[in-house]
Amino acid sequence: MTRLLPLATAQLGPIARDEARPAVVRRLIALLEEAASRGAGLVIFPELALTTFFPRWWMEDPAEIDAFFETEMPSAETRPLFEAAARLGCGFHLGYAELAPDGRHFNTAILVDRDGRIVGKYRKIHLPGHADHQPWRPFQHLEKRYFQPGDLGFPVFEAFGGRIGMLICNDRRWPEAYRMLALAGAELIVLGYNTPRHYPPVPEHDHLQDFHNHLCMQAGAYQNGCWVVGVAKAGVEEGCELIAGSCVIAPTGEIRARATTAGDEVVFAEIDLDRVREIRAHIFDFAQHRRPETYGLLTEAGFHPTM
Ligand code: CDT
Repeated sequence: MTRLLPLATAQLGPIARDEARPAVVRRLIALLEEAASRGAGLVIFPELALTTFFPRWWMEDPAEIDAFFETEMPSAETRPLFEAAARLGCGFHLGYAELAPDGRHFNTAILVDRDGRIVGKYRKIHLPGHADHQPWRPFQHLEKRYFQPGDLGFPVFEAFGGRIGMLICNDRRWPEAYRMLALAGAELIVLGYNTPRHYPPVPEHDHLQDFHNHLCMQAGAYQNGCWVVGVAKAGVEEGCELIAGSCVIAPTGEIRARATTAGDEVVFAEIDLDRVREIRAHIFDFAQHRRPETYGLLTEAGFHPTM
């Protein structure tokens, strides 16, 4: 059996701090149109795809901070993207900063179907970085200041003929995140990322950023027998280099297609969701081979420190 899903990664190059939403939305629509013209039915955009990666700046004025957030989705400014999806019959995954009606702030992603309707939502659970101002860094990483941890768990949505889960950037480094989605039946995991090349606390790892990016997503795909699509915001954004490497990874862990630039770029791939069975009915048949009765530490808050 085959269940084919034609999809595309829509990597974004840098977004300037003063680049207004309508201009960004025009870029997203151009990528959606290109992907649809190549046959894609689903397009994956990066994390926080409507603005520059603002957690790199310490800000104190709530109005300045909230200007990077969306209070409604779609809004007047983002509606053209939803209309384009419906016109082209091509859905999308989009990351954005969400200011909820109750005042909470989340790093969020949505799944939008081929009719332009929101059919899934996820709020980032693993927030990296720090909450305090650390002026010694060449740039900040203030996700812990500007966002609250997601409160929606790891939901899986029936959409595009399969079962789809979402992660956001740093989540992709955590094996538990993939496992939660796979246990809930996810066949395809889509995610976006903004990953600086330079990691100020451990700069000796800078040359490993591309390796670690693919390492964790390929492992997540193979160990959970699912497709993983990771999409970057890439290039030098406001003086900060973000890695590229957007890619489509098969349940075997093999990279099936990948971006070759650090700018706006569409990469098309037709994936077969039924290939999940190659792994999950065999080497990682969860029902047969998992030993959850021995995994208790995984759900306890404590751990055994090694330093
Ligand atoms: N956006 C995001 O989560 N970025 C982090 C950067 C490293 S931690 C400061 C990542 O895991 O790619």
